[in-house]
Amino acid sequence: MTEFQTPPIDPFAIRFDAESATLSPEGPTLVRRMSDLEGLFADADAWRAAVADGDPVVYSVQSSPVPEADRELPQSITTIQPGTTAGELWMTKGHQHPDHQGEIYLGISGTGGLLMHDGERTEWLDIEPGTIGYIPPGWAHRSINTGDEAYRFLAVYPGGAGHDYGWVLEHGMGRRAYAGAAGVELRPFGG
Ligand code: S6P
Ligand code: ZN
Repeated sequence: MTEFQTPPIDPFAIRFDAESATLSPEGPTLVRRMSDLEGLFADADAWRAAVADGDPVVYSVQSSPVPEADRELPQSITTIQPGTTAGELWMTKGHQHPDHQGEIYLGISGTGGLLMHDGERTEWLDIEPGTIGYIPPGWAHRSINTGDEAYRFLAVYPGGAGHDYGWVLEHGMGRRAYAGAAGVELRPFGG
């Protein structure tokens, strides 16, 4: 019999509704406002002004009830609102899995980018509905809304991998994504 850190849950069906981009039964939903993204946008003054100007919701993450526990395989739907802060496209905080394990994203609606950085190399994947983005072990990842409507994707990830947000503050993500006249412009992280 396999040893679990927490009591294993029984098999169950999860309804994925692509129209409403929801999972049911529902687990927790996390809401990230601009004030939760301190230190992440290049222009700190513009970030501060956006916090003062209504502190908008930048993204939310709705999970299924599968727990973030070793050997489990939780899922979540992230919705990133369209917007820019001093030209920088709205994005998730980004994290590294401290226990290096892979993850997959499936684009549901809108258009986005999956920015990955392993401390040296940087990769960008365009994600549209139907695209599966693969995040290999050891690559920190951040999602970015590149369009003018909400960008939604499903994530499936190892429950014991953990989430290290300090890694991104320390190492950066290699590139920043800006709204350019001809689409997304990727610029050097410090530039
Ligand atoms: C979890 C997975 C996603 C993100 C979500 C929010 O491993 O990568 O569910 O948690 O997209 O991003 P972040 O960087 O704020 O956790
Ligand atoms: Zn992840």
